[in-house]
Amino acid sequence: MPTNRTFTMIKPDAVADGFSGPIIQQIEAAGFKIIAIKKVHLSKEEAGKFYAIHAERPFYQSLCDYMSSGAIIPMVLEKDNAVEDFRKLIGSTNPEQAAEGTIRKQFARSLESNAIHGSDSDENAAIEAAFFFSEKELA
Ligand code: IDP
Repeated sequence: MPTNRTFTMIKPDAVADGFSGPIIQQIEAAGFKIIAIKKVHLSKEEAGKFYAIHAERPFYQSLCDYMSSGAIIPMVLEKDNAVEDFRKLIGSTNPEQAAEGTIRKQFARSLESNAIHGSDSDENAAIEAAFFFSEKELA
């Protein structure tokens, strides 16, 4: 995958709260093009695989419960400097510390239920996109 792409998912809290529309609107208004999009409901096991890197963290089981508690909307986005610019758009992991105007500041419920994911590197963006989308869907 080229380095002008990133991976995101609107998380269960924001989908349940009816914020998918406004979040997607802000993503597009910020200049990101949606390359692939779907709505899925992960099992706890699938959520555990996606977040395997956090398996030793104390919040892992709770994170897997949360991420499998409802539908999510994974997307692959394209824009110059996508990974870094998208992390700025969504704000800090903890919405209380996120800058004004960021997606997490506006729409997140809490540190865990923080509305949206954004890949932290080009390498992880490619791995995470492949978790949800086939090569054909990413072409
Ligand atoms: P990021 O999503 O901002 O990259 P990570 O540290 O990779 O943050 O954490 C992954 C996800 O795990 C967060 O988005 C959040 O949903 C959850 N999380 C992170 N730290 C905590 C914590 O201390 N308590 C509960 N949940 C957490």
